[in-house]
Amino acid sequence: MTLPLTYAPEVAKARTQGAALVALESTIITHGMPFPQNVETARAVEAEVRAHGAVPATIAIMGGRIHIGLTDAEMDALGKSRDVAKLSRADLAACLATGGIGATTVAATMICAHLAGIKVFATGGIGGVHRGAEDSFDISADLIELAQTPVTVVAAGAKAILDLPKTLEVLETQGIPVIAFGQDEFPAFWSRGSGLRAPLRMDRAEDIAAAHRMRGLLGLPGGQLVANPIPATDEIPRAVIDPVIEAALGEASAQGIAAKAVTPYLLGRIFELTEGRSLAANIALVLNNARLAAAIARHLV
Ligand code: PSU
Ligand code: MN
Repeated sequence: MTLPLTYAPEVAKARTQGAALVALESTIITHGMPFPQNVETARAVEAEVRAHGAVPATIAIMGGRIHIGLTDAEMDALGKSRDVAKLSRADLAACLATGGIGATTVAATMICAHLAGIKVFATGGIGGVHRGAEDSFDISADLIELAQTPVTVVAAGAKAILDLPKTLEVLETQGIPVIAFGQDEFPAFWSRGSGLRAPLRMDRAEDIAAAHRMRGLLGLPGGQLVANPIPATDEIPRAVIDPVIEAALGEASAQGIAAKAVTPYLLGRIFELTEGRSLAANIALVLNNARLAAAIARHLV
């Protein structure tokens, strides 16, 4: 058996040239945003990576293979399909073995990026410790992945639907550097602030790249979480988004939504309750993360 990796032509070329590469996830396309904004956003994010001097590699599972970079037709098929599996570390091998179609979460994208030798990955927000985790035990596998796979993940913090203090505690326990970019506060996805101080702060992409290298040199497994605040012009203030989050959380628990369905359900309801404003903010922050990830990747070639 050989590793079932398929490189898109643009990515294959970048690899032979030693160009900077940025991995992008696909769950945000299939489970994080509605069609057609999901496909439009995925393409815009790829274009943003290119405009900042790196080559994008959107990762997904199709036909029993890990696709590192998607063609236009593949991106379209993924964005329209309604029965794409949401894949984390636990589901990846089974989906590949049975020839299914799957979107990769942060955890699964990190695994695939590392297999392809890609060191930097841009997304929206990582999964974390859910509110009520003391009863549900719902802690995203993304946190455990960051502890063991050496990829630097650029996100706008963790979504405010989560329990952010508990998420920071688990990140600390797992030995994951949490680096706020350009500010002291840990950002909360739709909002620049969370009221919580980030453990680390860096203001330059080259420092983040150097820290990534240093971890490798020290033989430390795992990656880094770069928490990049949403641009000020695009943020939704916490006073506006917090009540919406509370309402969506209340509905999710009343309907018994659990496990993998929780994050997609909440994002969908928050989109409806904000009449699309949450999606506009989500798109802006992913583009912002793509720019920073490209800059970090250029310092890692
Ligand atoms: N952030 C977003 N949109 C998303 C996700 C994160 O802005 O759709 C996805 C990511 O793929 C992340 C996953 O890895 O949600 C976390 O899911 P869970 O909470 O079930 O681990
Ligand atoms: Mn979960």
